[in-house]
Amino acid sequence: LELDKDLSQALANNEFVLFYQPQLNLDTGEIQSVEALIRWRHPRRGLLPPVEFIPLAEESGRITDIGRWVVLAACRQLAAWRGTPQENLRIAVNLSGRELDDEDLVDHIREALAAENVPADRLEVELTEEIFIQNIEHNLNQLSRLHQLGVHLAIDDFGVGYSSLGYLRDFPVDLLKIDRSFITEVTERHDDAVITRAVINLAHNLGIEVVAEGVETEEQLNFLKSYRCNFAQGYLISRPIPVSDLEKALASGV
Ligand code: G
Ligand code: G
Ligand code: NA
Ligand code: MN
Repeated sequence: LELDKDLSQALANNEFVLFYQPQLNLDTGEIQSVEALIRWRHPRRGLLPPVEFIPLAEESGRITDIGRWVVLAACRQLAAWRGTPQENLRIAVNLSGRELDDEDLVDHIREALAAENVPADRLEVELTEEIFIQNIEHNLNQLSRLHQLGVHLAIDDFGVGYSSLGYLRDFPVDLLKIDRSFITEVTERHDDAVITRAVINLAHNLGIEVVAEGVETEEQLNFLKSYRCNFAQGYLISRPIPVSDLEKALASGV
């Protein structure tokens, strides 16, 4: 497969780049975290989104090395922001279940943080509910170790997986990200509003904070504020953007 062959060279050729999508703190009105979303600057096909190569990388196992690059790049960025207006930002990186299989993942994250002298609580890891369905004991062990380091754990796309709620009891979860599909019509549909409010309350009663994904309108933002959702992420605030654009946007007070 041609793309797979290209993928084998992409790391060595330094073709990956992280874009960042800000998360707005609804209490303070400040950008407190950014989600890192990988892009591939393909030499012939242009800028490729993750859907076009992450599944391929998961199949071939290259995802492990890509994930290591992502963590290191995020730590380097956090270090580069030291002493700048961005110095309090947290970066959330996405990890797939396949990446959690790697026994050395936690050691690698610890080493990357240490190498860049970045406190662990500046890094957040986003995982989807798939990790609560298979290899549960292994995944619990990995995430407990990661949490002990001080890395924050977020459940991505919450509410659309097939897992039980029991894992919220067993796993060290700091943050739930309500899937975009509940937010899109949250101000028009009673059922989406009920589900969103229930998730916020469930999370808060467990001491977990909540991010709403896919926020595109002021009405949605106001709804989320009124139900005490902690953070909002979506095109209303910003699309995923290159780091230079992020720094400019923050400097001009987004
Ligand atoms: O940026 P975009 O909206 O196209 O992202 C689509 C999906 O790609 C998201 O579900 C996100 O979790 C995934 N993704 C983005 N960056 C990474 C990454 O660095 N590693 C992994 N494993 N998934 C990523
Ligand atoms: O799976 P994950 O939630 O990590 O993927 C985020 C994806 O959703 C990215 O591809 C990103 O570009 C996209 N996205 C982020 N914010 C919005 C939004 O407000 N509206 C829509 N339609 N897509 C969004
Ligand atoms: Na994500
Ligand atoms: Mn998501």
